[in-house]
Amino acid sequence: MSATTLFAPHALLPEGWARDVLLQWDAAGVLQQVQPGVAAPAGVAQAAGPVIPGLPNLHSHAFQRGFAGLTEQRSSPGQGGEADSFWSWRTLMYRFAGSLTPERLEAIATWLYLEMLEAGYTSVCEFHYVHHQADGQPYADDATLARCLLRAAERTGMGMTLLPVLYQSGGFGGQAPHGGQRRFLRSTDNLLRLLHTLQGELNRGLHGRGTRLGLAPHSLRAVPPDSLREAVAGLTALDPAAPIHIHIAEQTREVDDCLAWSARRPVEWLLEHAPVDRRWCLVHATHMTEAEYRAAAASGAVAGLCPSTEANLGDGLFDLPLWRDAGGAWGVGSDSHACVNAAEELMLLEYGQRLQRHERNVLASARQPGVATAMTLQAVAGGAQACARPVAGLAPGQRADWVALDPQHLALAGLPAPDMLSAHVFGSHRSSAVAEVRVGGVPRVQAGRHALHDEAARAFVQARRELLEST
Ligand code: NGQ
Ligand code: ZN
Repeated sequence: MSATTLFAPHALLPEGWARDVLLQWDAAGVLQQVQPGVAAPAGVAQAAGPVIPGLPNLHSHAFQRGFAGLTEQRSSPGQGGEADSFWSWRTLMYRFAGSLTPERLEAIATWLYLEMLEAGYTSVCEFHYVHHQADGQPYADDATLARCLLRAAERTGMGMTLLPVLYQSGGFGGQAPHGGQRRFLRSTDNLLRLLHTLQGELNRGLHGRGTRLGLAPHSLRAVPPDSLREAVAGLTALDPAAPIHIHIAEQTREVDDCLAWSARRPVEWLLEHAPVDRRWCLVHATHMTEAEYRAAAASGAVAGLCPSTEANLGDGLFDLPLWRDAGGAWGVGSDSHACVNAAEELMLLEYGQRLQRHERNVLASARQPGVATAMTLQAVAGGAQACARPVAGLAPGQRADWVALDPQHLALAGLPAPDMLSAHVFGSHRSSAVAEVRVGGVPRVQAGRHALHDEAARAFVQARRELLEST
């Protein structure tokens, strides 16, 4: 039996569902052959359930998993007082960020990436902005916290695009940052030095197979125009195809502040002042005019949608049908990790559209009437673009990142394969139907569990306890 071959009676290929597919990958974990309609070869491992591509998670702040579920009580007086909001959540979030240590971050990220793998994600884009010690002093090794994230990915087997964040100001127009932000601050040169150091290490084969580096200007609030220009130019000189992710237009207050500062809305300003193209991922982009939707989609940038976080933080709803109509690429991220489940994220995205439009099956496509199938294929394509890694699904040249669903799961048992995916997304998320997960061909989850599950869970609970005690 070859360890680099799989026979899948049902597999979701970029063009749709196929029968009797032979998948073959090389020692580096790259698919060499994906052939439908073949007879099951003797002695080749056979997938028990339908095989779908692993979903890239295009937006993560790993440390935020450490306090998921703990910001859900009203902090303001309520009646007549100011309502809790994104901004009051952010104040709480900064407190937790202030109590991070390298050990705690690594334990939280290790558990998070393991949870992601068990839930059907096989790549993550880590938007990494807590850089320094609690008092704002750099660590002796300036890449200390970045290394914690890289080690967490390598240990769990998660495919990684690390996006060190540029953060310099507390608001539009170069406002001074405040105390809660001091762990995030770097000069542009300093950030570019970090990227050079890490890229040198990646070139020497450190930090896990296929790890990719990019840049994340945090937001137009946090990065003044000159710094944005210099950082993008510096990154491009280092790697012309490296990904660039930015939070944009998530809250209406950001739009209002941007208008007051520049007489432009955030997306409008970005498109006028930055070389936005396929390298870019516009995270959230919730509040756009129709003209912004069309111009941003035409730029080739990916929309980074984070349905569970956007609901949790009260951001608003992205108009995905309009974006798709304009030819826009999109993918999903779990962002603050209120939810860590690829299928549930897709479900929430579709449900938001249903609630808004009073329609059903909104995100199906002309080619794929099945909503779960259409969304999976699009989120894999857009997610891969945002990762800037070859993770665009089950096709030659892409990494062998796939998920086999459990055909015995009660929500799935006895159904045709495409309906199994539909039941996985819309009918089973409270108990996952993910049976097996491979990343670069390497088995990471078997019978629904990662090999490090118990050990990583214990370390996470300990780290969370310490985090709460010192916050
Ligand atoms: C973050 N998170 O950086 O973690 C942000 C909040 C901000 C989200 N936008 C902070 N969901 O945007 O200033
Ligand atoms: Zn974010």
